[in-house]
Amino acid sequence: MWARCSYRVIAALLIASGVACDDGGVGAQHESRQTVAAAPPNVLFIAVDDLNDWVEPLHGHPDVRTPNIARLASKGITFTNAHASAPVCNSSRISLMTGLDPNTTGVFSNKHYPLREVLPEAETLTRYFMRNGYYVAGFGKIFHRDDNKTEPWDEYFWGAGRPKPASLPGHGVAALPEDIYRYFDWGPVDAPMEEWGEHKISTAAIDFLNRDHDAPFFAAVGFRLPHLPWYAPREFFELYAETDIDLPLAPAGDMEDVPADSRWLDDRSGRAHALIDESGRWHDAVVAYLASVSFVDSQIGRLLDALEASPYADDTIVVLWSDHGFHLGEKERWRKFTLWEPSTRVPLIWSAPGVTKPGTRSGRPVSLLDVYPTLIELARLPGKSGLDGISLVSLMKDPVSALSREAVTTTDESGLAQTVRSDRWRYIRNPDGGEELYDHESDPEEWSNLAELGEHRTIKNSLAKKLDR
Ligand SMILES: [Ca+2]
Repeated sequence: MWARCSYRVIAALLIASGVACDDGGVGAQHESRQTVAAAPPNVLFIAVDDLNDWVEPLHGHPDVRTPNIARLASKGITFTNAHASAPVCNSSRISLMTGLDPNTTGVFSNKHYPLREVLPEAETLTRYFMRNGYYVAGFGKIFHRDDNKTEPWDEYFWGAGRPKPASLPGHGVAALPEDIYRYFDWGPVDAPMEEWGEHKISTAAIDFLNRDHDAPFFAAVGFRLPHLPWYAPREFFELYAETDIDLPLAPAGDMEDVPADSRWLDDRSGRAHALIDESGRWHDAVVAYLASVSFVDSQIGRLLDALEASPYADDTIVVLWSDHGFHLGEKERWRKFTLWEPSTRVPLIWSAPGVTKPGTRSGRPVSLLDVYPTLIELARLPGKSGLDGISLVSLMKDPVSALSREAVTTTDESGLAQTVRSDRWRYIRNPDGGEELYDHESDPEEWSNLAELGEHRTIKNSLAKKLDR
């Protein structure tokens, strides 16, 4: 059981004596306040699985249609250089939800699971808000797999459901051996909207937003698409039917200057690329991913509509994030797991009433590790020591402020495959010591590995130091 104190009790105590709720529950002396703070803001925390930068605010794909994610961005701030601390679901989500880097958690892959076996003492973001008087509700995929069922919630809704095409495979699996990935399939589906998990999740969250709440709430809403398989309502495939869709650029020979151990890092997805390309299905796969993204965007739109029509519209922080990026042929790769830009870069968009300014953008490197401390500061909760990220509130107020550090991403079973992204550069150090260095000013696609060039030794060494722990 978690020590809890209701918001109403906190408010009464604040008014009476300047006492706030802390670890010891009601009555613990925390700090004196001269004035009574305004009611804490609510939080709408939206997670999307495997969503890369193919959203309108990040311009990751010229044809993608995400008008609702664009609407959220127009109300607040988009971090255009945001990266996951790990390019794989379990370690990324554990890292974001504990506020701890993979090098602190020791969780580098989906094999280090479940959460409570590997990190029995960790205080997750949701537990922290619960302990501080918030009503915490979960909808869909927030943690990896069964961690959603074992972590505490005041209420939780799983919302399963992904209708399949009438005949299987939809379009993809026929070309791909199962050992690459058994869910590598896609196709339009004709099924009632009520059968889709994404619709069930957003509907349950909308019902929640339509209720009267007497405590501040933290509503975590996690969509499972565009994780494979890319089955989506037919209307979202048709959205792209008239468009001449651009495929990702993958020039021949790009991989020749990549060290062998980096190519090895995700060998399966390298084989997937050859098979998809040879089968002539690359275009269809890209459309299926775009359709899945637009379907999720439509559900995010329903959520934003409900929030805007609710009494909580002016007092709710909204944050949208994805657990990592996704390759669709860039660097001859599919899915995630790599340390290149398509795999590490994520949408990270915030609207915080009274803090963010409409339509701002920041290109400073930031990490999903920063979500936990940022939410603490925005909600004006007591600071928490030991978190590995930093609050982004100063960047929200001044998007080009001097606040500058690098975003590190770690993977591999050992944690020995790492990359660091600065304003301009990406440096990668592979488990066998192989290095890559890319200059995003002249090479945003990361085609030319500069690590062997002596003229870049100084910048390379300074970035390598960021990975020494
Ligand atoms: Ca290359």
